[in-house]
Amino acid sequence: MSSNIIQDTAEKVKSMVGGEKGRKIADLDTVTQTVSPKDRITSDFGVKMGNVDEWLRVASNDKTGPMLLEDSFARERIHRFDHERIPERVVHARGAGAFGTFRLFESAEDVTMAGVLTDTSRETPVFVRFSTVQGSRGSADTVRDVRGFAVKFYTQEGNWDIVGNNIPVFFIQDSIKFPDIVHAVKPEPHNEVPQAQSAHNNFWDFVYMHTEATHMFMWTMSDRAIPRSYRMMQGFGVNTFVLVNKKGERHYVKFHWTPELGVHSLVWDEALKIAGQDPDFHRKDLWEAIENGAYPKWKFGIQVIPEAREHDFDFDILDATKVWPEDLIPVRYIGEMELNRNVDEYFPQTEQVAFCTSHMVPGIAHSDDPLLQGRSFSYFDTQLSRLGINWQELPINKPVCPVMNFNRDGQGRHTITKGQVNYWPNRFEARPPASAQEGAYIEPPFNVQGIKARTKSAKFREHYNQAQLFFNSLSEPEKNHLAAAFSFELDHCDDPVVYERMSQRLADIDLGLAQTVAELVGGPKPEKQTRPNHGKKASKLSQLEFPPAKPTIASRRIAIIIADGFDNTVYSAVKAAVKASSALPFTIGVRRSEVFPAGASKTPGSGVKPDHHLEGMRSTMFDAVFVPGGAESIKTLSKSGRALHWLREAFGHLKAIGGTGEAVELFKLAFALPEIQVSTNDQAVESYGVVTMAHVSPDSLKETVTIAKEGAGLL
Ligand code: HDD
Repeated sequence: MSSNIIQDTAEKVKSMVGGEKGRKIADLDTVTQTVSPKDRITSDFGVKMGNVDEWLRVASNDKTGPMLLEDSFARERIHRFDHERIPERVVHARGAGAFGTFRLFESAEDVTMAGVLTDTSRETPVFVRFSTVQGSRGSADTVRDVRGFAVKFYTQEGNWDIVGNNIPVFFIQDSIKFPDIVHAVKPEPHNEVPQAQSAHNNFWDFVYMHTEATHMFMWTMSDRAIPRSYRMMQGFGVNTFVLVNKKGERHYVKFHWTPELGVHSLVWDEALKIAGQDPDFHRKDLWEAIENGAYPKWKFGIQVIPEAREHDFDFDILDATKVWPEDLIPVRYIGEMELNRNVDEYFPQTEQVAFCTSHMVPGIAHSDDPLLQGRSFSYFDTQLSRLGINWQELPINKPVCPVMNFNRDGQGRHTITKGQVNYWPNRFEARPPASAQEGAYIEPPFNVQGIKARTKSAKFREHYNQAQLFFNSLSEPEKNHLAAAFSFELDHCDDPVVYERMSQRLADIDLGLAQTVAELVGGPKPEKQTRPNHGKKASKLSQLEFPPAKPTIASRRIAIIIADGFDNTVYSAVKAAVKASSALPFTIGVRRSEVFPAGASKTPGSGVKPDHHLEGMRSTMFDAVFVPGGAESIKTLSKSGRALHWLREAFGHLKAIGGTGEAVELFKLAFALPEIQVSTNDQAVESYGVVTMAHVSPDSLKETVTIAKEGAGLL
């Protein structure tokens, strides 16, 4: 009891193996077992089992008699199996997680005393879980939805969680409304339909009734809600937090994650198809990238407003349905996160990880954001029904610094604490709780005044300005996608009250948008803008303003289509070039068994064994398509409906497409668009994202390879 906890912390932290960044992994290693197929199977109580295939029963060669309850081995297996499932998360049930490292390149000590945000020599281990919100654990990845972006920092001062999303605002302002919005967006109660979609009456009825949701539904109808990859989306803390520095000064803060690969989305038709073709698309994408060493990275930024400036804006900075426009409050990028290790087992790590907005370390604090305060109750509470009272002890949730307190017992407790007392103060020289100087979490004094009432500041009542700001700031294609998304969603609502009212509501934002949608979904076409558009725009709302840090095709999936008689020189050169750029080439053949190049003897072993065949994988799984020439190969592909569909679909989804030699003819046939220019010689021509080269000479081969490497410059 008399041990000095502060000193203990420092010593334990120093002595952890694996260095700073390996600290959490080293900690997990203490509970990780590697099971070898050579190990003998035992019961849970360690006894080797002699037979794991047959239940003990009364039987003979000619008679199979009743089974015996006495077989505790068999009962143990069934008993364990019966209880494998735990309740899935009530929201964000489907997710994928990975480990990584957070590094700080600029100290934020002017605004906070948090070690993780001030000590540039540290590498803080993190665990990140990405998720969809609406669907259940087995739903598809590419549905139209908000994505969760939850980060757990295992800092030397304890765990800090930023439980964020890929969209910077939220549907509601007050956490008391959370059960309603979640009930409304989840499958309807009478028939549990639809799964993982907001395209139904109840959701659109809810957001119509809650004008505060207007800004958020503009974001969820935008391309942000159908990301290409978890690795290509921004993350936001969404809520307003407080940073406190050593002088005790408070600053309001919003947290940002900006991906190195840029922000990219699928197109809706792709998203719909992938949901059926590969429901695990995002999960696999993250896994594959990490396994291939293409570690995803995000810059970490803060937007900071000094406490004294809280009321200087025309919106309330504590309102989670509002962004802090970056033109007003620039993002200061101070750190970087890299994800570099996949989980060893999904359930104990990704499923059992428990994030809580109230997990904060000294220097980071709650603001009076009414959504945040309710959240901080909810996250703690929900872990009880998911994981039980001792959820903090689960290896993935345990901090890397020592834990010492008198919380005891409860179901599933497995820490064994030695000592005679379990209360404080006590007769054994118990030290008092630490002071701020010793690293304690002390709430900075804060003057609170007001009347006790169920109300919020007047600025919370304005719900449209930023919805218009967002719409005005989008590019034309993004606006078109938005209109298409509303039209899809409202078409799925069969109660006229819902789609008619919503058609009207859109006229509060933009008349053109409202008219396009109303016409398509059969709502009354609004004649005039019901709320004048202020005409303002802001930067960094359109995702086109987040290109990759540097152009790259690293980790992108490139399909190379071949049939017998393909041009092997081009095929091999392009494949090698794609690999050299750290992208992933996939050979797609007319069949998966060997395909032979032009002039080959067709003896087994002389051809190429494709990774997939045209029916097994569709164009939706790839970022770009390349077709090498070869007269016989192109003849076969030209006659294949599936091959033509592949190319047309890739073209329709705006993929980069390239081809050489006879492939030019295949493209003319597939795209049949007179506007598309194609090459007629050994010069590369790019038109509508299709790059062609009709003749390949040794010199031009080099150019083909460059084009292949740059993914036609379109990725
Ligand atoms: Fe929440 C999970 C993000 C509002 C209550 N939320 C959850 C997760 C994320 C978010 C990323 C998944 C964490 C994981 O991977 O385990 N939630 C948000 C954001 C919000 C938000 C960005 C708005 C700023 N949430 C919110 C409110 C409440 C909740 C207002 C309740 C008052 N959220 C929960 C929850 C969940 C959850 C029910 C389900 C599983 C869990 O917490 O651990 O407690």
